[in-house]
Amino acid sequence: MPLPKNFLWGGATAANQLEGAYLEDGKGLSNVDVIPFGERRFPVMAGKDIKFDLSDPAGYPSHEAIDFYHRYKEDIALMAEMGFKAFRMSIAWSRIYPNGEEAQPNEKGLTFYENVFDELIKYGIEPVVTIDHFDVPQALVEKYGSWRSREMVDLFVKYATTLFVRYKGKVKYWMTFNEINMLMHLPFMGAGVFFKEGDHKLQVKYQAAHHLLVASATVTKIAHEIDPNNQIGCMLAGGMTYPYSCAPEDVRMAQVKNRESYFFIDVQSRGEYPNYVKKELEREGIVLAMKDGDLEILKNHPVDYIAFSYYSSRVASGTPDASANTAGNVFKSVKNPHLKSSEWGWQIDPIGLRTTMNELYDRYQKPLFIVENGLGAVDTPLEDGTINDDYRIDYLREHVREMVKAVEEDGVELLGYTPWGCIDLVSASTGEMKKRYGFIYVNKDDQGNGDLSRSRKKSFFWYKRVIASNGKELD
Ligand code: BGP
Repeated sequence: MPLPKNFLWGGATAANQLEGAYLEDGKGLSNVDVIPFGERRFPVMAGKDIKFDLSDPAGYPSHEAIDFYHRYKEDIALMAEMGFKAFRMSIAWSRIYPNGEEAQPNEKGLTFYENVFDELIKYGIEPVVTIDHFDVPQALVEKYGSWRSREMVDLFVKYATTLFVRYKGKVKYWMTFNEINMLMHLPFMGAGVFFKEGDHKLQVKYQAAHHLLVASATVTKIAHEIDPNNQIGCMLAGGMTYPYSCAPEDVRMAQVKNRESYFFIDVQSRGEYPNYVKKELEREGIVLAMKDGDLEILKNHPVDYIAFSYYSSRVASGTPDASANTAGNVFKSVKNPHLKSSEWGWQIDPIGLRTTMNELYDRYQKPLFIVENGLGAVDTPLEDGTINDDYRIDYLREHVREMVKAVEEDGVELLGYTPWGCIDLVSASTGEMKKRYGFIYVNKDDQGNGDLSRSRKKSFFWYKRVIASNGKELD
């Protein structure tokens, strides 16, 4: 089975990492707009530092980002030149409902995304839309503590319904929450959740998870009612966890770690809380507040496809030695001695992509969609402006090779491949510009210097050939 003719080659982005214009045309503040650059970034993302007053001298990367808001036509033209069939983007909730609770949506926000979709469609590029990519109106964070409160479910449903109605016929592929399992690791970045003194943190996170899951299933139902052509995906921060060795303790720990990620997708795809989570809740003394009908909603409205990001595999050991952990990754992992690492310490494992695809396909038996993959690296333009990013081409080539094998040799159903940050944008974890993923270079540095001009890297021409040959010409 070769890659299908209509395979969705493209690239992926998120509103807060590329749009900028953070208060323009009526947009409200988002949780991501109060996450500063610099040393407070991590504690704020983790929900431990709750100073949200925008006074950090290190600045706030989302405020300008790469100014896609004003430059989207030029950027989409470059993506079209590469031959993109799909473009993954997200909608900033606070552009549509600036404080989350208005009676009417903000027309200027709706028009902006409509213009972007029309521009994509003009070139035959399919929009693939994340409804919530690390993006909650800050007003809801401050009023309700974000997803820890049940109120969020109805507010999210209202927001998503507005999108389904307005963009009917223009957008078919949707994802509800980006990397939904991020809630457990960086709760403020992932879902606007922060902690107060005396909180039972795990209880707060699981309750927020329940709200996210009910909201996701409810909007899946509504999306199908509004347009039966709508395809709704969940989105997992993917990458299998391997056992460090064949010691049974290591194998068991790897299983536990994998389940931490699969929990959300098990519910979104199979429609039920898995027993291993019910048992954990029991052990921790956590009783989830649920409403009548929640379990039916989860059961009756599973997702249509499984989207995931893949940057690396992870490793777990039953006898952990903290000093052996890899650097730089949100997900704690023991260092894998068989793999090389990126400049940010993320380990590089192309075969792990094939293994992860097979694992997910076996587990859910639904089409997959790789909606993020890529290498964050420093690019240094030569004097004449060219950027020879062979390291990025090498990373992507090996991953695409394994992806194609998973489809052609293993029979995994795959809708598409949209590598992350197809145009350089702000890093989610570090807020840096210098951690670049793009085929398109953006002239801006971490201090905000640069004219934001765009240029084509060597990988731009490589990816164009890959798309034109439907994954056959990789060299
Ligand atoms: C994922 C997020 C993206 C993204 C990517 C790369 O976790 O969904 O928003 O940025 O990782 O991570 P980073 O930007 O930290 O290099």
